[in-house]
Amino acid sequence: FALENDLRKAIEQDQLELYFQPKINPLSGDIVGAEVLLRWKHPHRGMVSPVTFIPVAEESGFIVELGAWVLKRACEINREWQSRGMPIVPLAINLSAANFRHHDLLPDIRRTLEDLKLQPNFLVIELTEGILMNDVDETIQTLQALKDMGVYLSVDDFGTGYSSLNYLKRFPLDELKIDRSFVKDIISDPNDAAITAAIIGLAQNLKLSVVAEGVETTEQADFLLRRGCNTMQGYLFAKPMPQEDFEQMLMSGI
Ligand code: G
Ligand code: G
Ligand code: NA
Ligand code: MN
Repeated sequence: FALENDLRKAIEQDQLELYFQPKINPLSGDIVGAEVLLRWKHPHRGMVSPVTFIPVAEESGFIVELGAWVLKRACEINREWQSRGMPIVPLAINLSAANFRHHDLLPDIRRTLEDLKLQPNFLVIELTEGILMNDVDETIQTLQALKDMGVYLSVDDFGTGYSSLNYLKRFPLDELKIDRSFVKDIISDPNDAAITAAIIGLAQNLKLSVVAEGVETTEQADFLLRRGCNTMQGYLFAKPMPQEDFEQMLMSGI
């Protein structure tokens, strides 16, 4: 696959860039965090979507390097903002299974945070249910080690996988992110409304924070607020944006 070779060069040639999508509290208007989303400005193909290149990176094993790069960059950028006296927020990175299962993960994170003197609660790790449920004993160990470090743990695309509620209770998690496939039709589809309300209730009972993804309309935001979800991410508030734009937003609010 030609993309695979190109991808290896992408890091060296500075073609990868982090985009940021804010997590918002619509009641206060505060930016309470941001998800970091990788972008690849390919010299010939133009902007290549992570939907295309993340699977290629996963298949080739290059995802290990790529994930380590994203982790380091996200922490460096947050540290840089802090040094400049900006109002920084926790940054959430997406990890693939190979990153989460890699023996370098814990030492890498520990060293990155120490080297940069960045408080661990400014790093959020988003993991899908599929990753968590793969080897639950190992998952619990790794999550606990991350938790002990003070890193914030979030379940991405919640509701689309096969979480056992029994394990969910045993995993030391901080946050559930309601997948945008549910949020999309909460106004028109009673089933999606019920599932979304149930996930919010589940999060509250397990004492987890809950974030709604893919919020595009004020009707959806109102529904979510009424049900008790007050952290949201989606085009209604902002699309994923380049670093400079997010810096502007951090300094001026939404
Ligand atoms: O912005 P969006 O098109 O950007 O992202 C598409 C998909 O790519 C999402 O499922 C997102 O989680 C995934 N993705 C974006 N950035 C990263 C990353 O740095 N690492 C991994 N593993 N997945 C990412
Ligand atoms: O799998 P993950 O949740 O990490 O993917 C995030 C993806 O969702 C990214 O591709 C991002 O660009 C996209 N996204 C973020 N907000 C919205 C939204 O409001 N509507 C839609 N359709 N996609 C969104
Ligand atoms: Na994500
Ligand atoms: Mn998601």
